[in-house]
Amino acid sequence: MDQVAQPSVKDLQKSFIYHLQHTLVKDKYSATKADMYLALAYAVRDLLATRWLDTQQSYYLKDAKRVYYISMEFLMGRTLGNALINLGVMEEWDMALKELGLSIEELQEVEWDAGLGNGGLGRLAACFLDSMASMQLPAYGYGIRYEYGMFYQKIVDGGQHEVPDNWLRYQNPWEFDRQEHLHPIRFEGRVVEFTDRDGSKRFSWVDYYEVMALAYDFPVPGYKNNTVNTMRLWSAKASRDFDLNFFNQGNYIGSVESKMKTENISKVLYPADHMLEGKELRLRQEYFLASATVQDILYRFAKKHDNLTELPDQVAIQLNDTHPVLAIPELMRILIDERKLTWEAAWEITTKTFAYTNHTILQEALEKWPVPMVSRLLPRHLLIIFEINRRFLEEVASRFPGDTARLQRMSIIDDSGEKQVRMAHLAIVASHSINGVSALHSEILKDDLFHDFYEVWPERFNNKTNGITQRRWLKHCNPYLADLISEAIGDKWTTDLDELQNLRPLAEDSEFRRRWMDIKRMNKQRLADHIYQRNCIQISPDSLFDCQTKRIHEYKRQLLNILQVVARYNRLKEYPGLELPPRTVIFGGKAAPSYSAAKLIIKLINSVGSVINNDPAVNQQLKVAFLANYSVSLAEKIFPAADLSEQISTAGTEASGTGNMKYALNGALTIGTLDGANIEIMEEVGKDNIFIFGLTTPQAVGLRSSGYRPQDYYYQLPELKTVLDQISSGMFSPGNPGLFRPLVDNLLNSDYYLLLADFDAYMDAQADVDRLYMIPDEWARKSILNTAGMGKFSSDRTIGEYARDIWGIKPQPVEHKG
Ligand code: DL6
Repeated sequence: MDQVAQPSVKDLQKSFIYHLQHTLVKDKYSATKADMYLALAYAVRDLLATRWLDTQQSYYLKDAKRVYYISMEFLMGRTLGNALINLGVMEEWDMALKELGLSIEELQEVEWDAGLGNGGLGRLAACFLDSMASMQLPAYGYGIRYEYGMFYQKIVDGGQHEVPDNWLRYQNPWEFDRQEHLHPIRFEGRVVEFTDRDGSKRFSWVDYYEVMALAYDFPVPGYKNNTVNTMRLWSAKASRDFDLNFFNQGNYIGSVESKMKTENISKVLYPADHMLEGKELRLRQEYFLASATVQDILYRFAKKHDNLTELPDQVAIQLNDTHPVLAIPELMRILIDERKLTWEAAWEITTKTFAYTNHTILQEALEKWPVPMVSRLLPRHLLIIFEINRRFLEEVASRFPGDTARLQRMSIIDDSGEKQVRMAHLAIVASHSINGVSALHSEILKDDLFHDFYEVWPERFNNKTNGITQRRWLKHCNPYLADLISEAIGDKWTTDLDELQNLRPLAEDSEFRRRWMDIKRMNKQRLADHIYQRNCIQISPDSLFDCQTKRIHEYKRQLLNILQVVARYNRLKEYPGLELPPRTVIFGGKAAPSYSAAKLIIKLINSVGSVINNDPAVNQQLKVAFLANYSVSLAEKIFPAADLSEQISTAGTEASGTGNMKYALNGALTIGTLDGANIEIMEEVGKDNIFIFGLTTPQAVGLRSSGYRPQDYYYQLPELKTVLDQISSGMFSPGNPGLFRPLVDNLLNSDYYLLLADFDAYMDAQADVDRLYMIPDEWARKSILNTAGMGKFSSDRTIGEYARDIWGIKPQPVEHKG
């Protein structure tokens, strides 16, 4: 649908000056750069406001079925640039500000990232919101408004230091608190059983205390289509009753402390992905999100409907991993205890409404909560979970008589040790759809992790390969490349990424290749300047930019990369005339604060870097840079500048990956294993245009089960042995020679992620990379073919599949009257 006429440059300037003077009460003498950013943000917000109202009104009037995407994380990054792109007013604003002597790029740099997520899972949720709005789907994101988002990472003496991310310290022009949308959230207390007037057995939750969930709404604009959806984040507030009770007891300071403790629920994001801290506060956060959201959904539903059996026709709820899974027993509780439905009716509504996405198969990341903790915090929910489990196990027992081992494996309650609730089992039992996030991952769910469940309900399992939004990850972050592409094939790719395949013939056009690589070089120069400013490392934009940016985790194998770097260093030292293209190896990523091995890997990367970067014999040919505080806005600078994308996780461990897609979309070639979505990337870009190496998933599983002996590789591969000996003997930590020994000991004695087994193949693949980079024309061809092959990986495609196969929702175009 066409947009209404856009405001003129003069209108934009007027609006900017209006906000500077009237909203911020500043003039050109007193305004800081932060004020200028805010004035711009408020003016852009004005353009969103009526579209936002129109969108919500139209969903209401059409009584459209909505989808609710519930996620503990939304890694949104900056809002301003995205809003400008999606509103289609970037150029007009650029011009308007230029005339006022301001730079739109500089003002965008003022905005602090909304970093309410750890990595892949949270950023996927953000891309999905963009796609849902861009596809005009009636969708809401629900999450928590953490006061402190993902910590700010500083590198001190080569090691990671965490600094709190106080992202709300300045005004946030993108959020609106909705004092009228307050829901009480109960905790603790006990359950009493009673007989209802109709003779049925009922339960009542009593003696609980309440925390209030206050809604903050954030606009989510679609791409040039007048749709503005809502992301609603909850903030915890002490309830008035709570305040009064405590204050009346005469202990003023004590009551303020209690109030603060209550409000702690939404204070901070847990900074560990793929690992459970098992902390009670985290469980409180999960229930807080689940309960507030379910209450809100029912409130909206009740505006037009009073028959709760219609809920699944109006509402689809997608659980972003198991973190929000308490929404299931919460909906059951409300339907049974408050709305007096029978168990059977409530269960039918619930299972038709919920769908669950799994994002990891790592055992240590699968959520389990101790039964005593759940019982104390949520006594009524535990009873409901027990009853779900009782009925479920009865069904399994009747399908598989006498198979008690199966019952134990499948039970929602793990009673092999301390009793625990298996959240994934709860999600599977109560959802009509269970999906993985790449073809390989979804197969592993069916064949391995959830095989027992697959045998019972094969029809519930499906795959939805992840995707990324091309609006942020190409148009916004790489504007020159985006313009070149649009000039060559038109700009339909912004909403239909398959259009990129029309670039394929241009890979054979030498002039196009030249322009393509000129833009890459410019982006590399920009990143080189950034690195020089931040790290004081001078790097050449003519070197090969070899990038591995993602969370630091053993399974992602940053350590394998650094082993390769040390081996390369040794070769360059030993053979000074060696013809290798100069390389800059760039790392970025955060380690969970409690994950000591990952932190030691960061320290090793920096220590190796400082030896290599300061060695005049090699530092024209090899450099290492660790970029601190990897975040969405930093990623936006790295992807456009990358030549090589490192996707080297052990096969069978990375559920999908999405960084792999962002790099390839921006023309980087991938060096990677047959893991996650790398496999599908290879299928799309062609085997000749990607560097695949290493064990496959069945080989990795087979090697482990046949008794993997990493030391065999150590003794058989002299180059590998030298590298490991150098690291463990202190060559990179002369002041503390034993510092990195634990990393090497672990590789030699366990090496669960099979680094040593893949080392040789990785070295060979890196040699192929070197050879290709020395033929610039061939490299450029393959770079174009990579971008051209990325059509499948738009999150629009992914969301289209969710909408059609799981949610049953349709686009609802919005008319904007201006
Ligand atoms: O699905 C999004 C993203 C995948 O691309 C990554 O492969 C996967 O590691 C990540 N998973 C998590 C784990 N969180 N939990 N649970 O972030 O999801």
